[in-house]
Amino acid sequence: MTEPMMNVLDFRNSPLDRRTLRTRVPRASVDISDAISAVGPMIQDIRERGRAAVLEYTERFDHVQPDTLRVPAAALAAALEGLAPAVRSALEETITRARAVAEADVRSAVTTEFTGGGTVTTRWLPVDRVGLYVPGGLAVYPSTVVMNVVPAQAAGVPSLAIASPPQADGLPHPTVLAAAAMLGVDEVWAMGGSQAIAAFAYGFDDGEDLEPVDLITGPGNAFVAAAKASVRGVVGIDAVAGPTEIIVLADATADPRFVAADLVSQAEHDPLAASVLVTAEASLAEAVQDELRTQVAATAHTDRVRRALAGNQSGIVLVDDLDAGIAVLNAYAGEHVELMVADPQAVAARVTNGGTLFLGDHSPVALGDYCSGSNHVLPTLGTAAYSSALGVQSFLKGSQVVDYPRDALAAVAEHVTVLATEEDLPAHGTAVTVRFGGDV
Ligand code: HSO
Ligand code: ZN
Repeated sequence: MTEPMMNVLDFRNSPLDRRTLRTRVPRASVDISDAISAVGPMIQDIRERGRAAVLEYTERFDHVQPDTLRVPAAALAAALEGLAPAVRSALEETITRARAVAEADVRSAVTTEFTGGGTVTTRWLPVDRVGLYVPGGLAVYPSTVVMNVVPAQAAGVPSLAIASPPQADGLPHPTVLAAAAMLGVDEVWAMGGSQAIAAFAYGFDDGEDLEPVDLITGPGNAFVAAAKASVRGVVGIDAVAGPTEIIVLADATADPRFVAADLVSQAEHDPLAASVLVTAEASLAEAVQDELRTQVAATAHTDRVRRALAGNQSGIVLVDDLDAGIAVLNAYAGEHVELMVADPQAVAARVTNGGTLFLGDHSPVALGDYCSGSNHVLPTLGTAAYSSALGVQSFLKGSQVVDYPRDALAAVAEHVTVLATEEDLPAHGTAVTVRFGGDV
């Protein structure tokens, strides 16, 4: 018998409670504690020595010594000039669709009025300054420039900086630069890894000026994740991201070629990526294993893909029926959830945890990665159970404005004093009664 490409886990006749499912469904286990220990001293060093320290780490990790860390305007213009027309028009379409979705998502202020004309308005204001991280590593990610910048711009963020690791010429990848230029972002830094995150958090002014940011967003490897976790609190972060993951729920109507292609496509990112298939159809599982044999051999990054699919973070989960499959999906809270089933809309209504849901045969994750209009910076490692894709709301902060005239305060004064007394905080009560002639 030929070796299966993915491990098979038999959940048939098994309990479907959340605790059991959470421990049994395969998932990348990411321990960034070593990375946090490793980046701690570097972050401190960058905080103290600024740009000089960033340059030293850039030489050590990226093996280049850029003349300037800030990418010159001429280099951005040249990258845009040199962009292949087909790539330019593909990025334009990506931008147009992402912008349409983001702009439709902008929240407006809401005012609630009470007796006596008292109002509470919840308003949504953009974060003042944001640092967007665009990874290098095994691939180049101009699409990630779009996914970060577009919602930030739609939210109205007035100051945006991008950081991306320098290549041998001391500049980030030219397509990353061109994407930034297309979006009108002129502040781009040739910095990668934990250096970039520390520099965003603390800024520097030795030789070049980098203003610290309020919020850092964007994906990255374990060191980037560790650095983000370490500076959280000094600045806001979107998430501590883990390796990418896809979970596909498929029934007998699914085409095994499509299922296999989508499992391979996310495995292509990283040997640590997780590809999971959930099905009640043992024959579909077999057909997918067969397809994988062909497709993995034919794909460009065979070794990476094979390791990701064969790893313990990936697998084919056999379940009793569709209901059990949905229970697995909800317990997993996957970054990308594909529903290759007879009635994907009906199933989607029952899937309550998932970063983005992709319905039917013609909505593959690869579409969402590039050109659906949805955002591809998504919650990983089960965090979709309580958090969202990067979007306009990631770049907004809500603040409430309370405006009560005298009559409105009078209407609730008694309640305030009663609660203040109950909490043994009588000065709170006095702060209200004094306004109506009471003693202090
Ligand atoms: N699938 C990745 C995003 C990406 N794919 C960028 C291709 N380029 C994480 O959602
Ligand atoms: Zn992808």
